[in-house]
Amino acid sequence: MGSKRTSRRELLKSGGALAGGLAALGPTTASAQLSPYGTPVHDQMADMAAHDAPMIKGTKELVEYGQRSHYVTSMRMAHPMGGRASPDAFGKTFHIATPLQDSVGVITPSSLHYVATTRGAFVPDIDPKQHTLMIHGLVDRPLTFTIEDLKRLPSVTRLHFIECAGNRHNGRQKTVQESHGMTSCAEWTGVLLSTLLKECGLKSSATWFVAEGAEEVKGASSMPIAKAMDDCLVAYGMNGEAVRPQNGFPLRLMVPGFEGIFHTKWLRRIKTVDRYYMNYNDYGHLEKSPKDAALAFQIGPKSVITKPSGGQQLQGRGFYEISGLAWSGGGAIRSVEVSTDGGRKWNRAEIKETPQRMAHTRFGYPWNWDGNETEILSRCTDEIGQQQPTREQVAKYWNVPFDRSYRVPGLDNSVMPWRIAKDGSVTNGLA
Ligand SMILES: Nc1nc2c(c(=O)[nH]1)N[C@H]1C(S)=C(S)[C@@H](COP(=O)(O)O)O[C@H]1N2
Ligand SMILES: [Mo]
Repeated sequence: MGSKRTSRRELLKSGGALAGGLAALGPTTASAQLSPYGTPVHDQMADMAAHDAPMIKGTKELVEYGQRSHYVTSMRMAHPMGGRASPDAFGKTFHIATPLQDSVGVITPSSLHYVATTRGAFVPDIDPKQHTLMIHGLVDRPLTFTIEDLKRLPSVTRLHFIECAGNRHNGRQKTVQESHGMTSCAEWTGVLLSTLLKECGLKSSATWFVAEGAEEVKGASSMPIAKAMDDCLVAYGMNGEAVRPQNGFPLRLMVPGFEGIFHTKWLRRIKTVDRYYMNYNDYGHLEKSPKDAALAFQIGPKSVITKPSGGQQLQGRGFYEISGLAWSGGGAIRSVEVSTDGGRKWNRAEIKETPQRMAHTRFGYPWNWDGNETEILSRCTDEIGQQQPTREQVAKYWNVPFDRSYRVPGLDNSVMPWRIAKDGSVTNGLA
């Protein structure tokens, strides 16, 4: 009975604590209001109306496999990248973006994980009992593994992001789902590729490997063997259950920190070779030495504010926690900075959990909006000291004229500004 009252009181108390915290963090204007962070209790019985909510009827299906509340409507969307609808008239899907604006924490639920199919493909409906992974080429003992074989071997479980190289932003996107939604982060379980290559007796002449998927276009890529022996993962598990079909069921390759295209889904063959093999996927990666490739294939340090972000609405001035995600192919995120004045002053953000290597990292920054128009931005630095560049810096690097709304050359890990208008509306700061 009294628990509701207590929690309300605690909420208000924490509002008070926020006020203190804010004062310590920076100047608050005299007129800054810290309420409302909740609604004072006037009528306890009316306040308890939620107890009279209709019931969700238990069904066999709900007993066996749970479902989110029908009040929660966060959804993926067909991404305009490549200009193809998903699904198309044939039931093929191309690019599907994750709703980052609704994300909390760092794990993308499997149902909301982004999906990319390089040339648009039917998702293969693979019987895991029939599926095998062949490893051959420059090895002493070419071997074939069933899923059951793989599950007998020592497993690892790791949090890793994937990001499509086409995840870029300019002045055109309205929401963070459109501008940054081609990245997700999940907990992956499987066998280290190095474990399998050791089983096969990798020859020292092997410098590259080619990974191939089971669908019509194969999705094959060449990658340096050093990466295979370092941290590549042959994954059968995703967020505590089997990898979903759209994400590569029953087996996918994880190549932590490398461009998404390398994370071969429906993995069925790995060939170790002594040179770079030209494959369907390699149009973008010509003339790379194995040494250069390790860096060139790697995603740079990147971050974005997910709340507040484009299309959202601030409810008047006062306290807001700015929240966002940071990630890097270079390792763990070391620090994140947030600017609430268009990039003049950068302030250290709070990292919410121990950052994992090549994984999304949640950050937060306490902000007291004074009701004026402004721009909010984030930038991050990873464990090897790489800092996320502003668009000005990217333009300088490529020696191209600086244009806010322009498409930056190369992979786009530039800083993303969100504009806050006086009425509290949030829009793309590059538009
Ligand atoms: N076999 C195969 N693997 C593939 C692809 C593909 O089309 N076929 N798409 C790649 C691309 S372009 C990306 S960005 C990632 C996306 O992984 P996801 O769909 O699980 O998010 O998978 C990669 N692996
Ligand atoms: Mo991709």
